[in-house]
Amino acid sequence: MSEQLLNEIAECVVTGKNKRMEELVPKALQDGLTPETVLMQGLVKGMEVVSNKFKGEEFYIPQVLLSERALNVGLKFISEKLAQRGFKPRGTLVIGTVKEDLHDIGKNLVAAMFRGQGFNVVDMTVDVKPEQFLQAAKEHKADVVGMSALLTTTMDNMRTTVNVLKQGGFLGRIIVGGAPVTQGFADQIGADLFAEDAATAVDKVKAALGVA
Ligand code: B1M
Repeated sequence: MSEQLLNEIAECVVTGKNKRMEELVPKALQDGLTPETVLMQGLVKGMEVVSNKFKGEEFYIPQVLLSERALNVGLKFISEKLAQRGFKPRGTLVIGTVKEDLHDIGKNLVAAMFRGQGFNVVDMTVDVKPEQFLQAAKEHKADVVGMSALLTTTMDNMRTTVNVLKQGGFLGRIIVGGAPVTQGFADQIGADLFAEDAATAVDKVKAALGVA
């Protein structure tokens, strides 16, 4: 019975069904399932399917955004409970679009994929200054800082941010991405990781942190 409920929660993420999610997650908690089970065997399982479909080009951006909305509906019911129970996320990611850059669609996708795979995500939104990345990384004890840039004119703010993070003593991983960003550029500025898309970003960070 509970397996069926969890499968249905996962399916709601995949198909982006917000209303049904609002019924199912409270029901699962009422039935005695723990928030951890709902997260890992329901929401995360669904988001893994979304991630694979996105990688396989079976899903495109609009579908992922619908899944993100359904995921957030589910998370709304369990986030506080997870924190109270001391649930340990797979890692903490501080993410933002770099200084002077206002594009956030790709960054939001990346944030959603991480959230959907059991990471604690601190979204700094857009136009994030290097010092703000550093401050947030320290405050939230981030394992990873992620930066997005869509303009050739703002890419260099990634370099500045990498320098500020390293000089400020940040010891975690740094991942960069965005349409004009390449592996070569990531290497040049000293970022640890580069990903072409949101799903690959999660895979690379999971591998780098050694989390399943
Ligand atoms: Co702007 N814009 N824009 N824009 N915009 C581009 C980027 C541009 C290529 C359009 C063009 O001229 N053909 C061009 C940049 C040219 C260049 O620098 N070479 C451009 C320009 C010039 C501008 C303005 C300067 C225009 C102006 O005002 N004269 C201005 C700049 C504003 C600013 O930022 N300061 C501007 C403004 C805007 C809007 C506000 C109108 C809007 C943004 C709305 C928003 O984001 N909320 C907008 C949009 C929508 C675009 C295009 C059309 C689409 C970008 C997008 O969202 N793509 C874009 C043209 C294009 O790309 N075809 C364009 C979808 C998104 C999912 O892709 O962000 O690449 P993307 O994310 C991908 C991957 O890159 C990766 O994962 C995602 C997929 O899974 N990824 C990461 C992204 N971040 C990652 C981080 C990671 C890992 C992977 O790790 C942390």
